[in-house]
Amino acid sequence: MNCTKCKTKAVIDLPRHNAAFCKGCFTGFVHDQVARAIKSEWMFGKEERILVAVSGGKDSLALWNILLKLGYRADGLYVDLGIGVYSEQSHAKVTKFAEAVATSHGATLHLHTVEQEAGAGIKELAQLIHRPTCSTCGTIKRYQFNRVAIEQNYDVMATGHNLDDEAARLLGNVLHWQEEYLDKQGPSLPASVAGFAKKVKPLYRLSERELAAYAVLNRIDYIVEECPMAKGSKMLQYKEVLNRLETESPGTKQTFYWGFLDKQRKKQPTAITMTEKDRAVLHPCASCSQPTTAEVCSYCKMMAKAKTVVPR
Ligand code: Q46
Ligand code: ZN
Repeated sequence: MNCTKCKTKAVIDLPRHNAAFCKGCFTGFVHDQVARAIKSEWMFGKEERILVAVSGGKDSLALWNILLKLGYRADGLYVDLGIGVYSEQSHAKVTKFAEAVATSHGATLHLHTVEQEAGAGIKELAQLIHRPTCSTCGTIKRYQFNRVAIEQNYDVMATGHNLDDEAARLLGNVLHWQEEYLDKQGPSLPASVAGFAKKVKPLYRLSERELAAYAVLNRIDYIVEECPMAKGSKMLQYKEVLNRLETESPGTKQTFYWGFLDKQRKKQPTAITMTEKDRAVLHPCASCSQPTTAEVCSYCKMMAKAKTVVPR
């Protein structure tokens, strides 16, 4: 198998593109896909400051690496969830990577530790406040990413969601006809109201397999294990189904998600309505000022409850 571009020995084949690449051409291909995503979705420019949410996994560390290599001003934010060995190992991977990019690019790492603010790690906290772990985690991560982006004056917040993540999420939203979520499933969400950061997903054109290959070939040391709480999740089930379809018909995930984006772009007026909708229902939280639909946002409610039930 030879590289489609330079004809030397290929290290990876990409059936959905009907191509194979050597290490150098594959790295160029990945960078090019990210550059195309940034440009076509108007994500950010070279002067803007980007905050990358990093978990220690391949996608987010690859994203931080690619943005710096492409010449963007990108810093990282790690949220320590306090999930035993998993959090210890992922934190160590992030710290190691952050030290390297601090030296090479002057990039900074921000850190939020759930236990410091809530008095317990995510699993114990969720049990004590009687909520599912992943929904507690989702609320905390969304809140902290937005808070740091706004407080530290970042122009945009970037996450490492890839094509597999977005196709699986789309499948879940379609299966349950969650139209409100479908409206917000694009790779670039504007800062619809003051207090909300713009959110982008520059890896939406790349698959999980491609990002794993990129990380390995570019010696990015990441945590291979998934978060133990993800076991048995609906998302993993949707990914498995899509992987089976992809094996039979390469390009299925891309056709599914990119096709959805094409349709979304064509109904442009709805995108404006989405911002208008947000403006109509969101106002500052009485406790922390972040936008919310209730009087007090769900994060503040959660922290207030934690104060009453978590032993300190
Ligand atoms: S939500 Fe759940 Fe993930 Fe949080 S607790 Fe782990 S699996 S990390 S994307
Ligand atoms: Zn609040």
